[in-house]
Amino acid sequence: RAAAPWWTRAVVYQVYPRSFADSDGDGIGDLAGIRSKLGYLADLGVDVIWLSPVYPSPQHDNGYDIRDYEDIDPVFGSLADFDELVAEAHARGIRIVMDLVVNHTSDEHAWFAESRSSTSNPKRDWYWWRAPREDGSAPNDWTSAFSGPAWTLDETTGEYYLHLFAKQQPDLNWENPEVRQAVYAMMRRWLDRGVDGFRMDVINLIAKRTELIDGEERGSGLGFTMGPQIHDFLQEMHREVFAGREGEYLTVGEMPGVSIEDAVLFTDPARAEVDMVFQFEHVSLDSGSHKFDAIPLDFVALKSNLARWQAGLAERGWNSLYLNNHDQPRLVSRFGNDAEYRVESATLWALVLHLHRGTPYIYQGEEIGMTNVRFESIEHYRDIESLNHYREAVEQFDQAPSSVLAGVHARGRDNARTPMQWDATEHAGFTTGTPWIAVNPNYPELNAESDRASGMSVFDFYRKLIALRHENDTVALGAFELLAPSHPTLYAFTRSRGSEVLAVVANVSDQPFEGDLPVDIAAAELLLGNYPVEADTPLRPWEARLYRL
Ligand code: TEU
Repeated sequence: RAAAPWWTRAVVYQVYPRSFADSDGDGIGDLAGIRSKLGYLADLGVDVIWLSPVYPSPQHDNGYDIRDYEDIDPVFGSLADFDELVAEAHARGIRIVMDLVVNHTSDEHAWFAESRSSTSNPKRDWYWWRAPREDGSAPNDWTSAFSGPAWTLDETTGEYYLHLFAKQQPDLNWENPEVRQAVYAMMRRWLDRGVDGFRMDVINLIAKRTELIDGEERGSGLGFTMGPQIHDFLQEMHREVFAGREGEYLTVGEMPGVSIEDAVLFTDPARAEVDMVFQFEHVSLDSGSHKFDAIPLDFVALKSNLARWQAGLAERGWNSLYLNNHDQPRLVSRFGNDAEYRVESATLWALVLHLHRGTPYIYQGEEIGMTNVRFESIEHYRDIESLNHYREAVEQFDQAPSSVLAGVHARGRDNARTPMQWDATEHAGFTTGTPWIAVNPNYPELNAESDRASGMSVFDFYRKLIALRHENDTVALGAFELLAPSHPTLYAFTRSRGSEVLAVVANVSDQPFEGDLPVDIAAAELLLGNYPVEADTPLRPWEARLYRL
């Protein structure tokens, strides 16, 4: 077997702890809940669990606003619960990757409390403080990802602080070496505790374009923040945290706005930065002027985008593969047909994604084909991004509430955050209490128990895909080639390694496929298909097949 890193054959499962399984009836998922589902995850066969943040937090952004990096939020359990989860996961051969959120802290973090207390506090420079401009306005006109300006005036000292996300999420100043060393020390403590790596939240944003903060030239948004010093920061982090532990852990950097050229630099093993990145291009193609402005997906553009990432990272670097996560709508609702062909389209996209080259990420509930939710009123939503956007659009920009709500239905992050649907009992078996956000009303029919009992189980299909990646080097490492790139409904490609050639053909349509396939399947061996009964006939609606040619 080729000497490729272990994570090239691995599949990662993302747990959003708040919405996964509640053990104590407070309506919020917790670590003991996750522990009770390790058997389920072991059956699925995943290699790694990525835990969204479980650190103490005021939960304005569901834990992406961290008050204390060294502990576990009581809502999720204790450090002892965490140690038990890690030990039991390891006993089952499953690794645990933590979320690392160090672009910003919570405004309730002790560092920020000190920093804001006076202009001469030793931690003043740990965050981005700037005096108002002459007219009292913010230092520049950057806007935050969660609506409104990226600067908030703090009364204590009369200066503004920078926050690229909510005002409760002040940005750390990575130019300050003390900040960097504090973060590295914290990371080492978690590794010493037994965790197997980090998913690094918006890690490319830690490097600011400082000349834009202080200069006349201004612009809005996150795009202006990836400063060139990012590579130095990540290389330094690698030296300080991971040196001597090579091969044991996994690092994935979440990087909004990252290009293929950047990604090659970030993930080239010789540069020792991160193992892989989460890019955003393929999940931005169906947005218009902003993220809530949902426009129809150009399927040919999606194929060509993913194919460009495959080619771009073929020689150096490595891809991560995802179609949804806790920030994105459910893949079956976005890319498939979540009504008539829910199971077929969920499994089609699973086959297509998992047969790309890279490390696949499964977001909780994806493995049973969970769908978006459409709550009737904004009252039912909890996500700070959706709520801020709704308020701004309706109150400031006078948009019709129904059209803003339509955007939230299509793109809101709560689509992914309704509780995991385990069974048909009340609240889908997620909690015995009142869930913090309502369960998707489709849970009586759509849940893990009914899925696994059905003859067309999405879970079972994912299980086969994961097993295939473990067994087959061509699936893990083979070269990718897109076929029929401009076909409007066919997703077809090959993966080749040595003498083995695998081919995927997938009919991304409610109609049967008409015409010729770009590969000769007459003598090919069918390895996996998403319809229960085989046929060498044309592809049926949302049918996907994997052949060995
Ligand atoms: O997300 C960063 C990010 O750029 C987006 O996906 C973001 O969620 C938003 O939708 C932009 O429109 C990361 C986390 O994944 C997200 O949950 C956090 O809210 C955010 O960073 C801040 O920590």
